[in-house]
Amino acid sequence: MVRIAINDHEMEVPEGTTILCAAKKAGIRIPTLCFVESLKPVGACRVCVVEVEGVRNLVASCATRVWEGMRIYTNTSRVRRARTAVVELLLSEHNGECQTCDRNGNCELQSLAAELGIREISYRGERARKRLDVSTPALVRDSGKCIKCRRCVSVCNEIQNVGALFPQFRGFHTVIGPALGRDLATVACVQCGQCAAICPVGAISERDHVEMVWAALDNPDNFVIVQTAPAIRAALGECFGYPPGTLVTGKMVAALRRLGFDAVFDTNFAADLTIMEEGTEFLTRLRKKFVEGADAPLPMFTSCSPGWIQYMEFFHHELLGNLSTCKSPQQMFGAVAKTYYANKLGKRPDDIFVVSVMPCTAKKFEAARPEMTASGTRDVDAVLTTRELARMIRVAGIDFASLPDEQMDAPMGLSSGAGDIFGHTGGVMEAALRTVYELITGRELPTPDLHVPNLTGLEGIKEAEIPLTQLKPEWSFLEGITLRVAVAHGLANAERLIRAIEKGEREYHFVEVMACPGGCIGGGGQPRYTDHRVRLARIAALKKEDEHKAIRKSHLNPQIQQLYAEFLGQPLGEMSHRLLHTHYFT
Ligand code: HC1
Repeated sequence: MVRIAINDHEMEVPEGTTILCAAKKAGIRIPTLCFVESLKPVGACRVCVVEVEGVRNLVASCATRVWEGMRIYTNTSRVRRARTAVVELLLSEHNGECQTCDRNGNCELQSLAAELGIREISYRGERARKRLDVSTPALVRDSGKCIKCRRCVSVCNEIQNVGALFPQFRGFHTVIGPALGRDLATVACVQCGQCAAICPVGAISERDHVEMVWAALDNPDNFVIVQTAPAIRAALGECFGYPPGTLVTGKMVAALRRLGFDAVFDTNFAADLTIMEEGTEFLTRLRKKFVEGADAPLPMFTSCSPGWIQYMEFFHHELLGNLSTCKSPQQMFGAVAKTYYANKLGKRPDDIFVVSVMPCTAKKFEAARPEMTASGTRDVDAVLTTRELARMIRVAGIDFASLPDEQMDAPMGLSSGAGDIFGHTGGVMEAALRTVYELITGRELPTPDLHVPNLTGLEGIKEAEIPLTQLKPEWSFLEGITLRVAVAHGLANAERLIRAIEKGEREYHFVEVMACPGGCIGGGGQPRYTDHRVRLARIAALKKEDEHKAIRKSHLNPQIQQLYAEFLGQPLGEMSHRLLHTHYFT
């Protein structure tokens, strides 16, 4: 331990602690625009400067570790003057257009200027030039608003291992973006939106689909359906003042009805459908390998996260065959809505407009992929992020807190608990195991309360082993085998796992990968946060949703059983192949 004093308050902290963390422990908030707990400190913004006795210059508290006997002052006039000067300089070159900015009222720079009492900017000079990059279907970048804090660079490199963004040039001319000032669409960006989620200002945000959705709702010829992803219900409440982890499923449904959607359905229903298809595909691969000795790529990787799919397409062609051929639940939903449900309504696919509410910006890109047209037209027409939906609810004047709890519509609104947990890391694997184990043994997965303890939590890579014994006769070829599964979230973790597999250090049958840290609850389109406890709270909310469900296994969802009986036939059948499966580009 190291003895220090902050503002004359004596305390002990572990060796290696930064001044910023020590101050937090002492209940002192030091403002910062570049520091985020889950990323390595870069000391780029200089807002967090403090005075240290015996040190001539002010030091960046996020990047300076304490030493024995250190005396730190966080609130001297020198510190206040320096912070104010830094923020004024940022404001002087920031092309903020605050009144019309997406981040107005929710901008860290704006809040900090208010907190520091900045009423005018003492510096006058050249402003950064507005330069819009709208080259991808998912994201919009405005370099004029960028404050060069480098959070996006860190998340893109450290957490996602993508490296699409980095700083170029120096001083006022520094630009953060793809190499040579190019647009995002020209580099290997997976469009996960983690940069948009972490940006403290309005320099990176999602492509806005709100006007498109209003137009669809206003068109009397459209039948407008909405589906909501598993992770929305655990985070939407944050936009209306509820604490992280508050489940708002019923109010969300009520709000969507009041916005004018003709039917409110659940992506979780399609998550159950995915388990039917993906579980069957997995068992088919095992049969091919163990019985027929045929080439069946294992481990099988899950395929519901579009950022992960793009990552594989960019960086791991050699493993594309290992990806499940299942489309994501979002796209399965769209394809089934425009065929099965359209038939029920007596409508053509073109008469139906499908809107998704997703925690993920890459879902906008996924919906726009040319192969996602199994119904004969675009299967999902518009994708709103959680933040965009919250904006629509506010614009419509809906008082979210006073809404009653309402239920989703039939026949695509019912989900099992397994569908609910798709939204957090480990959830897809757990959902799959609940069904696969029961299909081959006739017994329930023998883990506590149907959870697989090793697969939960925020560990970057998680593993579990499930011994297979006393199997049904048709699955006896798997008797005695121990099923080895793994889960990774965040693409840097996925890369570590891939390397371990390719080197032969690890061997699995089935692997879940979600591009975003924590899974979809940490998606790039979710309400923004910098405290990792938000992720834990959202995960706990989805677990609660699952545990309170009467049906917790996908194969027992009666609406899924009805869909197969009335329309699809059987998992991996001809109709499923046509609507629910896809291929990947090399
Ligand atoms: Fe996800 Fe999925 S869980 S990918 O994380 O498989 O976005 O929530 O909708 O499609 O169901 C996201 C979340 C989401 C799909 C499902």
